[in-house]
Amino acid sequence: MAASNDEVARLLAELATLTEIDEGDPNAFRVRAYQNAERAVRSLDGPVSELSANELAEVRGIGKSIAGRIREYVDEGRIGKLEELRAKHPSGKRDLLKVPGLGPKSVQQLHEELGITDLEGLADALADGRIADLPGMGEKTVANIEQAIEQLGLTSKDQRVPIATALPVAERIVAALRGIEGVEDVAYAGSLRRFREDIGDVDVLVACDEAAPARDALLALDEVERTIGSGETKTSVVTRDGVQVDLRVVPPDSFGAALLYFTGSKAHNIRLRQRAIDRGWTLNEYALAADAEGADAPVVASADEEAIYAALDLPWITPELREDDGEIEAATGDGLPRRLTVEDLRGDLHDHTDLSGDGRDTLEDLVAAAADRGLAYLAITDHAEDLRINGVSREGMEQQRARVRELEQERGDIALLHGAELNVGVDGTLDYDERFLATFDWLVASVHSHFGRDVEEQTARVVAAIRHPSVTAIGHLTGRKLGVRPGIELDLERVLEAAAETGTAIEINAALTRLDAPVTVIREGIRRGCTFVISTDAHAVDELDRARFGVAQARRAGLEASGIANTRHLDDFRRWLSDVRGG
Ligand code: DGT
Ligand code: CA
Ligand code: CA
Ligand code: ZN
Repeated sequence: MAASNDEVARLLAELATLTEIDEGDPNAFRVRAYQNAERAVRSLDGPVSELSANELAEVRGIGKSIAGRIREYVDEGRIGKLEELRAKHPSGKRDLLKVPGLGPKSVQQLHEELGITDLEGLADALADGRIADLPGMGEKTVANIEQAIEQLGLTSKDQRVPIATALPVAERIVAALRGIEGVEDVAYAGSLRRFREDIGDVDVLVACDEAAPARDALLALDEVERTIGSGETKTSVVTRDGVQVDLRVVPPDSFGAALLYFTGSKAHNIRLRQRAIDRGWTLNEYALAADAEGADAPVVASADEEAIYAALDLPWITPELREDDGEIEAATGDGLPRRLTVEDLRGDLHDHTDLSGDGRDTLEDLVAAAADRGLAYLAITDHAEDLRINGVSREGMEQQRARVRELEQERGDIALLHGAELNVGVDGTLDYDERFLATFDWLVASVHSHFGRDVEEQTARVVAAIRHPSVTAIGHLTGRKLGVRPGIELDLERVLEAAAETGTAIEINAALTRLDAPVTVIREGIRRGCTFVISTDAHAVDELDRARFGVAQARRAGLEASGIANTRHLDDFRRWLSDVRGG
């Protein structure tokens, strides 16, 4: 199979990281070159595998030597330089780079002077004081590292990975196994299917009469770094991204029972098993069966989840709710939330073009992609002027607005709202002046700075933004980056109260690195009658596809379509919007 653009881009990103460690400098020329080439490959229109070395070198962002490495991969399935760097810098060392405060220089120093190559080694060296003795390691740095290790759960024994790391790995593996002969079905299960924010390991299930083909295919994947164990039906590996994957091959007849069992949660399973016992049956990873002695008990249901739930007098319960957190009671009483799907979304209300310094695609391409995806409306919300590197001046916004109006007329197939993503200042003030703000169709206000203030200051600034008459939604409410930094501290009662009162929508930002507002906040918002929007915050055309993650986040919170403004038909949406802006 020809190498895909995504595959090549990921290898270039890995080369960038490894070169960063190798040269001890994130700004080294070669590091930049690999990063530029990764971006170039990601925005190529055609398959990278069809370009010659010369054609590759002509692509903006790809130099001659990297063009050679890309061809090497396309032709030979490997890159010599990459293998060399992988051998020199094992993946544990790359984990060290994730610790805030540790740059490539210190990672190199830790290796050379103390022989530390992974987080476990770092934790040991912290414990026995060897780190503190290193030249250049101040007390403060040591304290920061200690805190980071504790906060992020980075010691190898209980290492969990953010969903943004685990989910792409799982999807690639599922796709790779799906094509194998004899494989009838493939799915990931476990905490990832329940859409938890951090993942211990990824559980992949394959329905096949034979175990060997799927196992061999998994072990042959380039991103699989090492094998932890391999038995008759279960194989465990670790990928280069540090994700543990458990692969289980089950008989096709048992696929539903296995999917149910390995999706969990354990607490949810226990409740289901009790319902089976109450009916004189047993439930395990093979089947829901009548409890006759011996192996050939009559099977009640086993091949699909829905039939098992049905036999237990329950509707199928969406995996995001399977935490024994009231969902079984709700299901028996007809009280489950109506399940939201990505098809319920009719518009996207937070999107960037290349007018924002960090946006990648043109207005025209973004709008075309949104229309292709069947959206009825789209808000263009480039960064407003107060954002230092990326902000757009008033003149820039005015020019864009003229073009947005024109484009809407030209196309006629999608309604365009001209908006902006405002920056909530530390004192709650916003960009531009009041009169200009009132001319936008849609305004997302987000916190992009001063994350360390206390709860009183943060609450006051966010409430001020919510109450501003021109603001229609609050973007990524807490500003958290999963696995990287916690969000700002807020008095949620006051924040959600203000949102409910003014009608200003609370965004559910669909970026896997954010998933913000958090589930607990959404639940509390539902209780208080807040309105939500699910937004992709796309900075490139393909990021429009992450709407599904926002939907999963909403499902986890039990949010229904009726509570989400962008599930409405355009006319309804406009009526709602004019209420919010008028009130
Ligand atoms: P994780 O990997 O820590 O993020 O969380 P899970 O939920 O993916 O847990 P994992 O990988 O240990 O096991 C996958 C699922 O298998 C789990 O959600 C429920 C099921 N499971 C595992 N062990 C047991 C058990 O002892 N009893 C029951 N009823 N289910 C279990
Ligand atoms: Ca798991
Ligand atoms: Ca597991
Ligand atoms: Zn944004």
